[in-house]
Amino acid sequence: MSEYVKNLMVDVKAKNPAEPEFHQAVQEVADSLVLVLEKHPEYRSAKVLERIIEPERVIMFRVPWVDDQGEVQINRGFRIEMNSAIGPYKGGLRFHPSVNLGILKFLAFEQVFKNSLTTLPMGGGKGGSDFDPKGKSDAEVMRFCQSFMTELQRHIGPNTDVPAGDIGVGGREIGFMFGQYKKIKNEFTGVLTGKGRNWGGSLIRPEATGYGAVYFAKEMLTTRNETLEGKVCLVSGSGNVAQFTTEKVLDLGGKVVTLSDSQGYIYDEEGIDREKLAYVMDLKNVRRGRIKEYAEKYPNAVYTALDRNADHNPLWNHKADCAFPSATQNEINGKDAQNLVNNGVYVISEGANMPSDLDAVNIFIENKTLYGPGKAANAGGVAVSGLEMAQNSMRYSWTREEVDNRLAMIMKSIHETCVTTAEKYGTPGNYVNGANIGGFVKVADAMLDLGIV
Ligand code: NDP
Ligand code: 2IT
Repeated sequence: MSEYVKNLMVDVKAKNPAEPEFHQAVQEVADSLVLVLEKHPEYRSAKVLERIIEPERVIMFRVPWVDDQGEVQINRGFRIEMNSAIGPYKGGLRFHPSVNLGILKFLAFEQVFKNSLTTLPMGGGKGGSDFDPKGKSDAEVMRFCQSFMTELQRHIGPNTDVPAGDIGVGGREIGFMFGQYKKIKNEFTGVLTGKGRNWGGSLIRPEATGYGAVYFAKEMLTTRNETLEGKVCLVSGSGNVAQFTTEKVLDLGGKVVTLSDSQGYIYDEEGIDREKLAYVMDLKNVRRGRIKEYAEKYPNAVYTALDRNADHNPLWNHKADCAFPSATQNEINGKDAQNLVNNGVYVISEGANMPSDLDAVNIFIENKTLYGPGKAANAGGVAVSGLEMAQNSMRYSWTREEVDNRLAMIMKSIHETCVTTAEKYGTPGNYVNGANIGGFVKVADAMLDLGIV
């Protein structure tokens, strides 16, 4: 059967050249699915995995806009509508200069399995642009978002495709895009999630990914009769996911000692308390500054600039118990993973999408760590997006407690699916197999029911 994966990967690479992140994501899932395809020849004969790998639709478009100097700028926009077997396409939009087709295809592919794990009826999609919001004025961001939505609106809808935020897309960007959609369509609908409180957003959606990643870690620790109380945690990133991961770790009695951005990281041995976290939230969300400023404000913290040519990231080389990678893909390589294990880290809950490369994943599994892969551990964000869609459909909103309880229940259920599925397929404790197979089966069965479409 690994012959099957080998041949599949030869085809995937030939058909999707120069998309290394997409190859990586498919490889990891295919390796797990060998276990289920052996038991279920019907999935193989209906070429279910081969069909899941091929996006149902890829939309790529020009996004022209005018900057504050009056100069014309041109970016590229994308939406990958990956799979709609179990619900409308659902997934975030990423605005970052590194965005390209392959990165969005890997993200859309991961989203299919993640959304299935949430138990909610959502298919998988992802989109975005190579637009860099850094250093842009609010007016420039607005003009870009409006131009982006002027094209995207003809492809999406509350029952077709429901985008949300991701890197570089937060409440501000969702607001500008929602405004433009509403104006063009003359319709107030739940076409985007992550909306503001006063215009259809759900309570807890901003917090959901970070909170969810910590709830997932809590569930993993429970299997060893442990809690987060007193645990030292490494967190990367300093955006939406990193901030609310830090908040929930504090709520549960743990201590976060690192945060980062694309230029460097801070190590604060005393821990990032609530006052310091409030400073970070203001720094990143309001002043849109750099994490380096944290070490200027709190001189006991050490700032280290990121060396892109180094063979490891020093953020992952500190004594700790837990790691919450919450920045971006492939931020942990094999060497980093080994450093984490050597430093005593045995809980890894991925807030980011595919932050660990394949070598790192293998090291975590070989060392029997509690390793929660992104498609399970960070599913809280899209899960609360699903709850936002439900509230929009009802024209009603739930309280903070109601949404938070549902989020905690969903994370518990995803954890349970991972554990029982991994056991059922003979690899107990392997959350990668549990998440990949658990997410796959529901989509695969739906695809069998729906025929060859
Ligand atoms: P934000 O834009 O709010 O924050 C991203 C953070 O990661 C910033 O600190 C950013 O630093 C850093 N970062 C981005 N790119 C790189 C890079 N190439 N190298 C190092 N650091 C980088 O995004 P989110 O917090 O929303 O997203 C973080 C991760 O979580 C992503 O992988 C995303 O896909 C994933 N995720 C997000 C969800 C959500 O609901 N928002 C849901 C599930 C997963 P800088 O400021 O320098 O760019
Ligand atoms: O990667 C992700 O799950 C997200 N960026 C959130 C997607 C969503 O639709 O809320």
